[in-house]
Amino acid sequence: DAAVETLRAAAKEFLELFYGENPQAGPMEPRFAEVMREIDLTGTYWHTAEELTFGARVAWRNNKRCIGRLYWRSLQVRDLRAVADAGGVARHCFDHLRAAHNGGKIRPMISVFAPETPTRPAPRIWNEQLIRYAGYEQPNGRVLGDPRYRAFTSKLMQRGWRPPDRLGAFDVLPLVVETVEEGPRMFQLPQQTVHEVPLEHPELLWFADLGLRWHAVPVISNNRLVIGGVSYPAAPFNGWYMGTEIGARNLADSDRYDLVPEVAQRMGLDTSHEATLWRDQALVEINRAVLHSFQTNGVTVTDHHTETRRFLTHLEREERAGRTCPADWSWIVPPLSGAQTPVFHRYYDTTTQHPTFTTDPEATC
Ligand code: HEM
Ligand code: NRG
Repeated sequence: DAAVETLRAAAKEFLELFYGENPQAGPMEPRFAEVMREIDLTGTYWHTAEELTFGARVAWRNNKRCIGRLYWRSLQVRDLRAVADAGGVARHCFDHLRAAHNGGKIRPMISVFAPETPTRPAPRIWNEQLIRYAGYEQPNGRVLGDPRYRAFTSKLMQRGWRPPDRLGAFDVLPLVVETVEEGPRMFQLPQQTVHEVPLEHPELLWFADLGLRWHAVPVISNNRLVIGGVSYPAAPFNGWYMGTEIGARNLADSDRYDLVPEVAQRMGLDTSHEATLWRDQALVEINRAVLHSFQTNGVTVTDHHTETRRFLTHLEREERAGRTCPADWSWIVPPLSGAQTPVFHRYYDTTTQHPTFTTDPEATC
């Protein structure tokens, strides 16, 4: 049927890529014949460990939104394809958090859980990232915590999640893992797996009194990894933060923590006219606080000037290797001082290449 035909074509394309880039693996023919036979018999096929590792690294290399791709070869791949039960997925996610944090020296890593097969749907992780902060709707209509997760938080509470007695702005949500056998199950993250950085500013001493913090490791858990037509819906991965993700978006967007007005006011800026650029001044100080705090806590982080330069190095290397590196300008240009970074001043190839990460709409709420 058509689905199997598509799978065969995708498998062939992937094997050509794998054998093309890995000459030490020998000729493709025997493996190709084996995969075609396996697809005939089972409707799917099982990647070798080498194919899985290569496929995950190239999915990263192909991601148009990611600026951190210079390090694509260093991705550590945890082969957890034998894990398909909710408890097992949760436990290995917690191990992932520990191993990736690595005492602050963050390691780029991906955990690949059981694939989708014709006979068995794969486990799914509902959370967008392994660590996310609850957003509680308050009687005055405002949100305590991260407004982005207001709907998700109330859905989890309806399912029986009990938040702490004293609600806070940085309460870690439980992990939700869904399997066909067990339905959705919730797991509280063990305290030792959640490393956070309290935020302070190198000069503005009152900044620490705002009581802000952020988690050290972003582990994205709602992207589906697709390699050679085989789909891995649960494949959480992480690198480290670029400071602007936290300082210019999570803490600053008006529909997130919305801290710009408060910081500007504490700085004593003239907020009566937009033209004083009080927003811009406050934004810079929030971003300085993020980078300073991660650095003094010994947690890997990069600034947008350094990371964008590295990205251009990556583009050059890819071109020298005879490949085109796809990129999406609107995601690559940082949300602070865009034109001060070299990635602003050019265009990019936007063709989708495989293997790839895709965002799963049904996996989120
Ligand atoms: C997106 C940086 C590692 C895959 C992004 C974004 C940044 C970034 C700044 C844009 C995020 C946003 O605007 O919300 C980095 C840095 C890394 C790193 C500094 C350090 C090593 C990784 C790794 C993977 C990866 C290891 C996968 C194996 C992605 C994907 C997106 C993304 C799939 C798009 C996410 C989405 O659609 O929401 N990255 N990244 N990145 N990155 Fe990376
Ligand atoms: N902006 C999101 C994280 C998106 C991906 N960023 C990374 N990925 N750095 C946030 O939590 O702010 N990564 O794999 O390191």
